[in-house]
Amino acid sequence: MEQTFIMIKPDGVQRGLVGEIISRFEKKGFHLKGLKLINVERSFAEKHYADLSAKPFFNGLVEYIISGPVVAMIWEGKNVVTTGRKIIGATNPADSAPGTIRGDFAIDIGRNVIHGSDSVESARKEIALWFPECPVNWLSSLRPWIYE
Ligand code: RTP
Repeated sequence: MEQTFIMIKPDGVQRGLVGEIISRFEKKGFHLKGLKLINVERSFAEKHYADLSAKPFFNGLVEYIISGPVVAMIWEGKNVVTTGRKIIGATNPADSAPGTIRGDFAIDIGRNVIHGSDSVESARKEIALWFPECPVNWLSSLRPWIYE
């Protein structure tokens, strides 16, 4: 089953949005496979965002990610990478539809509350980076009520 990496950024944690965000993924029917609240080192944030290292906003982005604890999660389910990005909304909250997390809870692109993997391949890499330990393996008893 497909998995994605979701991170609630420091603004989302500070603003008390953790429960709301988890609730949206749970209510959709996705299955929580990994969860931790952590402070990340600068070098770790730079590694996570290595693809963006040439961008003018890179330093500000790294400062933002290391400014407080983040919630790192693995979510599992059919098409969870694409659907997770839809639940999150467009990168710039000015373009995120109402009903999405960024559309409902963010204004500035540099404080957009949440990250979600943009492809199955990125998800695999990000899960390996953020969860080097094996996440707990369990099956939701709801599975037959979510999938036919
Ligand atoms: P994310 O990786 O956080 O899920 O975001 P994304 O794929 O939707 O967007 P991406 O282009 O990968 O950008 C990563 C994060 O960088 C910050 N950003 N700031 N100031 C700016 O112009 C700017 N552009 C991007 C955002 O926090 C974005 O989520």
